Order: sequence, then C-alpha cells, then structure tokens
Amino acid sequence: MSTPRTASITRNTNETQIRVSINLDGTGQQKLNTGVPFLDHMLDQIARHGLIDLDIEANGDLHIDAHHTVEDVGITLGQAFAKAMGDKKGIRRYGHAYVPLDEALSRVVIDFSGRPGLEFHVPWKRAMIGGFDVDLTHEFFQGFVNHALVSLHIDNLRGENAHHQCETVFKAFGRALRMATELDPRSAGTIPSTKGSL
Ligand SMILES: [Mn+2]
Repeated sequence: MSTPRTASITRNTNETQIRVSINLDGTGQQKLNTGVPFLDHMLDQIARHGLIDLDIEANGDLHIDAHHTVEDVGITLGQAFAKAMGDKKGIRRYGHAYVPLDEALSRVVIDFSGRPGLEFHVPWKRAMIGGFDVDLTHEFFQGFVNHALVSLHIDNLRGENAHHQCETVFKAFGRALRMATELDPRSAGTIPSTKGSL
C-alpha cells in the first residue's frame, strides 16, 4: 500500500458542526456520535460491511429536528470520500451489492464517476422508524452523492418492515462502497476510465 487513503473533514454551519474521519482501507472500526441514534446505527452498517473506519461527531440543531444533521453528515461524509479517494488510481470504480435482512432485500450500485447522480427507489412501509423520519434517508444519500461525486442507484426490492428496508439499504451501500473503492491489483495503478481521469 502506498499513501494511506484517509481523510478528515470539519464542516461548520449555523445549523450543524460536523467532524468526519475515514480510512478506506480500514477494518470497520467505528466511533459514531451524531446525536441521532438511528443514524449512528446506519453509519455503523457502512463501517462494518464496508470495512471502512468511520469516526463521526456531529452537533446539530436537533431542537428543530434531525433534518440538518442527517443531511449534513451525508455531505461531510461525501467530502471525506472525495478527499480520501485522491486521484482514484487503481480503484475498481464500480461496486454493487444485494443485501437481505429477513423479508427485506435491497440492491445498491455505485460508480465513482466524478459526476453526481442519485436514483433512490425505496417504497417505505412506514413514515417513521421510532423517532426517525424515513424521508431523511434520501437527504443523507443526496448529500453524499453531491459531494463524493458518484452515481448511486438504490433500490429496495422487497420489505415489510421499514427498519429492515433501511438497514438493507445501508448494508448494501457499505458493501458496494467496499467493492468500488478497493484497489484492483491487476490495474497496475491506472485510472479506470478511457478519459484518463475520473
Ligand atoms: Mn437494526
């Protein structure tokens, strides 16, 4: 391994103060404290199933609701990925995963294309998971996509339980991230694009 693929980003606005550190070549270690327990539970899935170390601390305006915090964690995580990926030499670029959890099944496909694009198709069975508004899941991924500059296709194919639906999305996202960000030993450090840059 050459240069470590790590990044630390601090993002402060009047609505949220967020610090994100990641290691793409980690082991799934995590330290998560966003103030939104369900978001921490979902970020934990990314770390464990992506084998990406995540250290995330957020202090947001939760007295209003969790919207700004969830969206801004997605933005800051996206910025950290963009930075840690560097020039993207030797990466696999594309990643995909299907992940089930009991009755639920989701598919996530990602391309570190350098262009933002999100297709988000999750037919939620409930509006709330405990105190967590399921609409915020889209906001998280839109924030991530806009700043990581990836094409991301998320489809929940089946599911009766909204917690299961959401968890399969985040687990598949972690697995797809792992595949796309991993260095391909056959590529000899080239950039996987006929353009010569991503
Ligand atoms: Mn769970």
